[in-house]
Amino acid sequence: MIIIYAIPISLYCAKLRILLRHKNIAWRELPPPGGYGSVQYKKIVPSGNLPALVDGSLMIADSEAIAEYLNEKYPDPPMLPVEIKHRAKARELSRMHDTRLEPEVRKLFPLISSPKRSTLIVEEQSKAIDDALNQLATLLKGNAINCGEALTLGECGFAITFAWIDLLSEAFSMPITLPKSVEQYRLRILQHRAVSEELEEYQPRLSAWLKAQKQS
Ligand SMILES: N[C@@H](CCC(=O)N[C@@H](CS)C(=O)NCC(=O)O)C(=O)O
Repeated sequence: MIIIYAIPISLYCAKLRILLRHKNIAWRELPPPGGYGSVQYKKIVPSGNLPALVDGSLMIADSEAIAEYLNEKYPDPPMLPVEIKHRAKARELSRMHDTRLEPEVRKLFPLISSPKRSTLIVEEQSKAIDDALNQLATLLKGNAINCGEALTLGECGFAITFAWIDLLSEAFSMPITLPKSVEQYRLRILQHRAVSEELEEYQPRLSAWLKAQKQS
């Protein structure tokens, strides 16, 4: 059975769990021995980050590399479009999530309990997230992906990052409104069973995490 090293709250681990659920792949989830980044864990996963997958003698780190591997090994249901140029555009969206939107959202995490946080920093970060969301809206407009209602690789990440945006908007009293096309995109993603099942388990963890951060 496939093993994944993961922790319950990690955004990228939740992204991976959506894919596993969507493809009906059985998995066993283990916490990273010694914690992520630890010497002990780095003996298994040299980069020390999460998630990582172990399939027999194969170890892969990075959610995107894992997703591509699983999509090839378990092709049904396909999570990339058939046509080569549509596949490239689906991958572009996925990379946009991992390298543009999510990193801006992540910058807010440490500010929740930081005594050094100022309204200015939060406002600047909120603007950076808005900019990334507007870039996504533009990408979606020009995106000729034709995979109908199918869930694609990158959408597993967006599903979780949108949940974080809701949480952080509330935590910082900083309304972030998704552009209309992004909101429609989100609603389409939410229709997938794998997404709703993961969010059902994940959202209570997010709320508990936020509560603990505020108290720390
Ligand atoms: N691009 C990586 C990002 C993964 C990532 O940021 N993981 C976090 C947990 S959500 C982590 O392991 N952070 C600690 C580190 O990178 O050392 C992926 O897609 O897997």
